[in-house]
Amino acid sequence: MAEPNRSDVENSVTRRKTTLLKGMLQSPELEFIMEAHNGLSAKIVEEAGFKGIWASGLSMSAALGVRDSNEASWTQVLDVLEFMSDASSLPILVDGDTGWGNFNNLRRAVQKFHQRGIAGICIEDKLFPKTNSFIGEGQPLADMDEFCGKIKAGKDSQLDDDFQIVARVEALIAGWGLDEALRRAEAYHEAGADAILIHSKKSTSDEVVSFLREWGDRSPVVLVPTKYYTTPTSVFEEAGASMVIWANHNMRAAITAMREATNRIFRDKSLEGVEREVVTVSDVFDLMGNAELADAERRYLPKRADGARAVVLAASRGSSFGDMTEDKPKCMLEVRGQPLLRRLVDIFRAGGVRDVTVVRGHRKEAINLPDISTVDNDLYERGGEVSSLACAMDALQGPCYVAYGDILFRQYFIDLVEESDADITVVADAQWQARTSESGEWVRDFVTCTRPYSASYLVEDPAYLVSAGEDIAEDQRHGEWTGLMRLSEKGAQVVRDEIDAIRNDGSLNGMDIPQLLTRLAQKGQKIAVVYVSGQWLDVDDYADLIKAGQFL
Ligand code: SPV
Ligand code: MG
Repeated sequence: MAEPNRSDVENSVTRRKTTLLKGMLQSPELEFIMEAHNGLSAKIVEEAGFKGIWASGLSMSAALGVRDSNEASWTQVLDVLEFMSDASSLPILVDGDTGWGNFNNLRRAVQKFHQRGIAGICIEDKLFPKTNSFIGEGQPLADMDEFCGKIKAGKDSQLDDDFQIVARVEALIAGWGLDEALRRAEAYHEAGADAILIHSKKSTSDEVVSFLREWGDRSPVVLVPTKYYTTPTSVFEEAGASMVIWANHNMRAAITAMREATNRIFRDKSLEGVEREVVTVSDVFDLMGNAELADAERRYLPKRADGARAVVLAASRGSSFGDMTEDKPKCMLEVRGQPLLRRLVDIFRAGGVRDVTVVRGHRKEAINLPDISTVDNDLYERGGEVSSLACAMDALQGPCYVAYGDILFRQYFIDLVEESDADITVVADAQWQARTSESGEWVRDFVTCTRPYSASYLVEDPAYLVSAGEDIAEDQRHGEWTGLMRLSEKGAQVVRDEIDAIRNDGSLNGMDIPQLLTRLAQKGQKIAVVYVSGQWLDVDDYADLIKAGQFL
């Protein structure tokens, strides 16, 4: 069977909504629908438990800042309706005013509304441009026959059998009395209207109850008790009404609430007085379904290091720099006017890592970047790298990056590492032979892995670390560790446990990170190797500092 296409799916969603609205109108129970005027209020109506929505002309107009006099065009209303329909799974009965013209305009509106997921339309027998029923007296009514033709045209043009057309009788509003209301209702019913809305602006329900008594069960009848709001709802039920529309109270409640908050803030020149009176922004996120978006982002976006931490080891002086590192550690030497560490932290930040902890040692007070946390390894001179890492145990919570403080790398390294599912992942340069040193006074950490780098996309096995260190024989070197690794939550736990074990067996001092990695690999811990090809550097001497400037 062929896959359903998008418009089939949309049609079936709309069809379900039309069937729901029809079911409500035809059910023997008295049903209630609540006004909404945009996506937000539509969500609130659904959240409250209502089964349907009244898309009020008055409220949609007011929300747009215009009068209920067809000042918003029907296509502008259509756009609002689309948001409402997308925001809620409830069937929407639209206040179609007078149908925005003659039968022809209504035909088009019925089809466009259906395409946007609307379940039904209510049209009133007045003239375009309409006037709200509660304004003035003796509003002119539409010619009855012309209005019947409009109903017929609407029914003939609907794209789905269950789409509902409700005919709104304004005879009582216009002062014509019950007989005229019944005469018109009968004609509209004959013309094919699915239900009659009998409107009244009296403060009591007498005239609508009289209408209901006379009308009997010829068709479903809809009431709008905006003006006769003191009538108990049981009266409508006993009189046989089919549906009640609570027509404009979300819009009016919003005006009350917005005025209160706005005036208070204006008066107080402060938010404090209103903060507890309004919903929190996280309520707003919940209502708009941000959880679903976060879930979708996890499925569809490339992985980012958002939420990951970084621990940067920056305790060493960098003795090959001589006087230059007398009053500051190597990581604070400037690269194009900014400390090397600043550059490194910025790379992490751009990759989504927010929380950076720097382990300080030599001239620790010189490491004073405003947006980092620091811990100190006061015994850095004899302690070594793992002892520095041990000082940052609290920050060593996965997901977490560990990096030397004297490296720079392209930000995409982080994206590459985020793709790894391993608990410990190291980044190694497969092009290590291409790297040169002016002074030759450098220490390079080579890696031996379960397989060398391969350019073939057919290679599916990840490479894992076998051992790391400066003394790896040349024919065993598959790459050079860049000084960057990533630990998952579990990986961070493994490293913390290993540091504890190392401390306990007395071998903490002098141990470097490659030795720690080798120890873990030898114990069977899988350490994934992500190969890169250049695009990073470490700063060991003055020439490296110049290279770092060029690298940026
Ligand atoms: C609307 O909500 O726009 C209506 C109902 O038409 S009423 O304003 O009560 O006439
Ligand atoms: Mg209206």
